[in-house]
Order: sequence, then C-alpha cells, then structure tokens
Amino acid sequence: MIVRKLSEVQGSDRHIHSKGWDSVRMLLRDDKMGFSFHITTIHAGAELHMHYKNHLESVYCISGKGEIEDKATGQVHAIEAGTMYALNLHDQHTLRAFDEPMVMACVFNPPVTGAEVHDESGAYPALAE
Ligand code: 9YT
Repeated sequence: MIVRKLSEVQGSDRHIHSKGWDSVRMLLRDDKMGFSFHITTIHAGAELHMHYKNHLESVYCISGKGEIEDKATGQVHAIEAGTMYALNLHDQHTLRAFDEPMVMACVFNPPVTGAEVHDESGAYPALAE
C-alpha cells in the first residue's frame, strides 16, 4: 500500500513549478498503478494551452473558478468546485483560472513519468510529447 500526504510531496522533486501552474505528483509511473495522479494548481489569471496527444486526462476541480475552451468546437465550459472534465478525445484545449487559483486533482493514463517533468521546462505544450 502506498500512503502519501500532500504536505510530504510538496517541495519534493515530485512538486513541479512552471509558468502559471504548479503540480504535486502524488503518483507517477514508477508507482506502477497504470495512471499518474496529480494535485495541480492553476495560478490566478493564468491561461494555458494544452494538447495531450499521447495521454488521456481527467481533472476534478477542488476549488477555484475558471473555464475550459474546447479548441475543436470553440465551446467554453465553466469550471468550479465539483466540476470534472475528461479529455477523452485528446482534446486540444485552453484552461483559464479566474481571480483565484484553481486546485485540480488530475489523473493521466498512461502515467506521466518523472522524466517528462524536466523536459517540460515551463512550456505547457511540451507535456504533449
Ligand atoms: C489541470 C491540468 O491540466 N493538469 C495537468 C497536470 C500538470 N500539468 C502536471 O502535473 O504536469
């Protein structure tokens, strides 16, 4: 059994800081769960363009308010505490946090590895591999 506390992973090499967001990777590929699990904070006012071509991602908003724009359709969906979105079509999207940080629980399949972390270096689209 794996038991971890957010406070223990915060500030470790599994806590990644980038422009407009930071992410605490609670589970990574080497935990051998078949998915990775992240607590990601989108900073207030941030606008992030993302396209995970090789991953499926599901995100649950714990706190904060914002929106997600589906780039294929132009549709904009409000995000608030309790909202879940799943990028089941590897959807290209723009995520915006309004005037407070959005705290999100995120799951990736296949799992994110530790190595991608460093390649990312601030550029969100790099996550798309
Ligand atoms: C909400 C969201 O897009 N999360 C992505 C995870 C985060 N960028 C990470 O851990 O790299």
